[in-house]
Amino acid sequence: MPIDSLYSVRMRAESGGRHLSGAERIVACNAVDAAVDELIARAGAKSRAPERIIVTIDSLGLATPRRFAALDVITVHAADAETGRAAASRVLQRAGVADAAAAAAMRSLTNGAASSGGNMRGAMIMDSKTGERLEPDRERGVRVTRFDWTDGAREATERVLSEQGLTHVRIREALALATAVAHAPGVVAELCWSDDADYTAGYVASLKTGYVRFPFLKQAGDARGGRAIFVDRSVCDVSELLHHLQSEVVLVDAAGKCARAVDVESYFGRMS
Ligand code: WAQ
Ligand code: MG
Repeated sequence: MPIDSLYSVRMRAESGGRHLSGAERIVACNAVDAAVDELIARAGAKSRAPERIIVTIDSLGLATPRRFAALDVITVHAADAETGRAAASRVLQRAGVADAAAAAAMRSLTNGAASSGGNMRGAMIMDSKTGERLEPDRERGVRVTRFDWTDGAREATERVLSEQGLTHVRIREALALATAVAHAPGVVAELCWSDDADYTAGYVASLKTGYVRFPFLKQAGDARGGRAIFVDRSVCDVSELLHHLQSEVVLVDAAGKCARAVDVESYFGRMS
């Protein structure tokens, strides 16, 4: 794609002033129509019908995308949310997040990370040593919006993931976001679980560990979820990180590997 023909296409769906869902694509000019159709279909496919769907289309002008290969993926079969969260905390520590910071993130996501106690539209930014909240708007959070797969990498990734039985579109989308976040300056790791009540899986991602999935990071039926991005402020200050997360264009242009699922013991056994 010539770089002057890229567009950012973003959708967000609301009901009663509350955020229901959002998604983002980066596409060439001639693919904007199809992307809009796809995103609107997605907004309508939610269990609650949105009252308002907002689609934003921005030319990316002469912005040069940063290009990265997708993080490698592994699933760690922790049997329930409690063991999943304990294992996820250990992975965060391996990535360089202090115990206290990992615990603070788990607490916030468990209780509803927004200042009003609900879900945020975007991510928390947390100091990787102390767990201090650093995002400027604690109600909304920081939304990473300018990332996507190249067509070839999307197809290759679908193949690699489906060989391990991973066919849900969420996984592919989360993997692109996690890859973009992991490459932002100063980022140590990310923790995520879904805000959809019937989707219990989540992940820890970092350049050091890759994308480590857990089938259960919360109980089924729990509609609280979110993301925490841990930053080392001795490497990058918050304003520069915010700029990267919100404005830099990232294309994931190659698939990573996807390992066979393992249990908790063999995961940590193999890493030590
Ligand atoms: N930028 C920052 N934060 C976001 C973004 C974004 N573009 N999109 C979502 N969030 C935050 C927001 O707080 C949501 O409430 C929360 O993340 C969860 O979003 O391997 O489905 O779209 O099986 O519900 C992860 C596991 C699934 C996938 C994540 O997230 C797997 C998921 P959701
Ligand atoms: Mg969701």
